[in-house]
Amino acid sequence: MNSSRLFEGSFDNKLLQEAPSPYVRDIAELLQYAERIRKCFSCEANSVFRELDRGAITYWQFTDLPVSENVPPTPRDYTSHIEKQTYQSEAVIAAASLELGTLFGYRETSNHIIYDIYPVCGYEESSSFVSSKKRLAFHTDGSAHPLISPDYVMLYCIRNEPRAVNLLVNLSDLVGHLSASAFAALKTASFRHLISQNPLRHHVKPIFTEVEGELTVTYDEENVIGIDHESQQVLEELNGLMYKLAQEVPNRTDSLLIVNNKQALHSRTGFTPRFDGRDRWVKGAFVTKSEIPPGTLVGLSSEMVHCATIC
Ligand SMILES: O=C(O)CCC(=O)C(=O)O
Ligand SMILES: [Fe+2]
Repeated sequence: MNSSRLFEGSFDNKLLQEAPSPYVRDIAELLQYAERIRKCFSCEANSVFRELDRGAITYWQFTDLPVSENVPPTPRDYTSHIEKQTYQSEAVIAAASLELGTLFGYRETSNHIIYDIYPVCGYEESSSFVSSKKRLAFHTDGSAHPLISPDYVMLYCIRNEPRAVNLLVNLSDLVGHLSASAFAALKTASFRHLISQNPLRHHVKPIFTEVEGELTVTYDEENVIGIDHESQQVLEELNGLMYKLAQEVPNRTDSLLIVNNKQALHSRTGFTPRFDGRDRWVKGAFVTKSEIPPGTLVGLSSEMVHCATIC
């Protein structure tokens, strides 16, 4: 797996201790601070961001990030926000986001721009990101949203779980292995993408779409079905290929995985949680290249798509 240092050698990590909280209504202060942090990125890191931006690479993991904070025990229940003494990992996410676009979120995921991913007791077999024993399905985030899906997904691991890895599949690899008929079918509006369970709502649309001459993917293995037998068979071919082509990215404490959400699909393997405070914990965030106010929280399941600015 690719990895590289995010900060230049002379970076003083005391700077990260001053990070303002991202768990507030107005993230302007955080973003101002992130502008300072971003200036300390290494040349190597800047070229990674450029390569991500021009699509030459579709994901990258920065490792050994110079974060030195006391991470509280991983909770067992889903609480809206867990106090930490400092916001160093969040500061790294915010600074990296500025290289790629604008931070935004979905109201259904969190009330904040950065959300917490850890195994929740009672949800071990669920399909959501709080699952553990069950593998998280291959997906692109926000895949059913009628207007906005992230260009990039950021996953900062603050507590490692050696038995869980992320799985990544490049769209170009998929296309290279699909039959010509399946490739053509995936570009047709023959797939029902679930938007919400309650009320039951879905969008019928393609899985592969050309956007400004570039092929992009929006898919969720568990929430998309074919509208007929033929399109369902196409999905079976697609799903089988994803398993074959997936590359493993082990999570390491203090690593930041950035995924191009239009050019790659991701998932996470299953693992057995301990619920002893030492379970895996990842901070997630979404970035868009669209011109929206930073910190916008978008309603995922609303018909008219409420874009409520919180800053
Ligand atoms: O747990 C992970 O590593 C991935 C979580 C994820 O993909 C999500 O929350 O959408
Ligand atoms: Fe995801």
